[in-house]
Amino acid sequence: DSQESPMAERYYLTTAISYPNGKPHIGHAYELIATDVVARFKRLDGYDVLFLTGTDEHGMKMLQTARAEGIEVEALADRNAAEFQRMAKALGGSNDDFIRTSEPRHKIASQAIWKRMQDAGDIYKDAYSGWYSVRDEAYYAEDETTLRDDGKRYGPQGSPVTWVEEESYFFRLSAFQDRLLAHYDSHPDFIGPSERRNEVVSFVKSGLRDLSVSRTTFDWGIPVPGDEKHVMYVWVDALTNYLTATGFPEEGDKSAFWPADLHVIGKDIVRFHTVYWPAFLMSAGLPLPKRVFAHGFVFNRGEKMSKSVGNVVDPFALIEAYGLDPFRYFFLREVPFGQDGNYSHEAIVNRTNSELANDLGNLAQRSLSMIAKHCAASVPTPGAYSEADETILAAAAGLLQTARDAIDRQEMHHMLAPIIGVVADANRYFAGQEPWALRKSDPDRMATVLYVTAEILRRVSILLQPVMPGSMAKMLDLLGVGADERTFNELVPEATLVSGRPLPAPEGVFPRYVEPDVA
Ligand code: ME8
Repeated sequence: DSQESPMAERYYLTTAISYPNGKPHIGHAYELIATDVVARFKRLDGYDVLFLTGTDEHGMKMLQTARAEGIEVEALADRNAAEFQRMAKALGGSNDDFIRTSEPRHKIASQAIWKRMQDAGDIYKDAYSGWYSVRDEAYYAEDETTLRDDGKRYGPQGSPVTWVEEESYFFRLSAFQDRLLAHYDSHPDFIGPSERRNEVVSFVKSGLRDLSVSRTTFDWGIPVPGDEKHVMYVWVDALTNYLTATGFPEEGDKSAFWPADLHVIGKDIVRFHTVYWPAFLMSAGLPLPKRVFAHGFVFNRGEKMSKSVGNVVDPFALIEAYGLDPFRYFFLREVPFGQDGNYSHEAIVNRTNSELANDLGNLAQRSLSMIAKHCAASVPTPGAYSEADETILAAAAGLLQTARDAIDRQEMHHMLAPIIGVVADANRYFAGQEPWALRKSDPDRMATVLYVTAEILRRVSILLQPVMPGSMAKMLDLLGVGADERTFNELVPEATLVSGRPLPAPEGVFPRYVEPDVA
């Protein structure tokens, strides 16, 4: 972001790039939302952020889908890439770039990294014979496959595999075993969460075979430089997207973003990102990403969704039914990031009605409507603080560091739980202080209680912006916090709500979800 000060530390993060062989589904939405939260958090915390997402358009899987639909593969890619772009917008994605691997800039980058690996002596020509899964776009060793009762063979993720025999270039992956293990050892944060790290370490320890990195039986891919009857194996080109977006191989205004700080991916593609990708980069003499974090899978566990939701895996339908911010909030709060999780109509409604409409929404509504009526519709002036005031203010002030630590481990649930805890405490504080009873008996004390409550709301709202950007902008408007007073700089202990500022008429920020067919 060019407006950032030149002194700002850079932070480069990416999602996986999705196969546009179909429409985006809830898993794609989940990954984008979570990564968007980290991107927004880092921007508010003063970083110069580059946030990349996009589509992975080459390979057999795309080609087979296009054939089955009777259309050109380019047309399939165009149609569905547009849907992925529309989804990113609809989700409030703040991505700075959207890469399509069919773009010319990506061909240049992929051929450049190939040449570097070749110049390093890590690419050689031979013949490949083995099992391939089109669905996973992955080669599997025979002992990773199983022969089922139907007489067909399946890969470790349950997808059918077919026998492939052709001339192919190979990448000398076997030569990288020791360097990879040394890297995992000296960079304990390279792979998260730790279960995934352990799996990768034992996979690499068990021995690596050289990797087939080109195909000759189809041409929907990036030509191998100097031998154009081969196209690159789709994962070689796909992983390179992360470099392409930094302008690689040219030196330019984005080059300094490499190495990436964080690749966010799903648990099914860990091996590609933590074994193949670092080996390619080592071979090419390029620095490795600092961290790869694998989230779990989200499923609709068969519970009935609201009638208005229709297709329960369609992110657009879910946004329509529950509202964008409640949808974003639900998934990050409900599912510990890194683990699998479920969603259902009931779970979404319960969670968002109780924590957003009731806890956060009502606290704002009750305090702001008292301020509007009894404090001349402007931020009250507090008197001396009681112990209860100090306690709740200190709890709110402590949230920033907790949130930073959680975000750096991609534990979004550990960012949200303490924030919601403070909101619950603030509700108890408000109820216990009974500001409505103080109106006649001690109006100064009432003003203090209302001020403290509004100040808690300010801190909480600033911190929740990454998760619920639209709703928190509205909340901060209601609190009289200017558009330029919403970064994490405003969470230093000295910064507080400015007394005397006129406030707009309060209005609800989180409507309760009411069943459309009942209402
Ligand atoms: O794997 N829940 O693309 P993809 C959560 N093109 N996440 C899910 C999910 C679910 N139910 N289903 C899929 C690819 N994902 C490659 C990536 S990166 C250089 C190339 C996640 O469209 C999945 O784990 O199959 C992956 O991170 C992302 O969605 C895209 O999956």
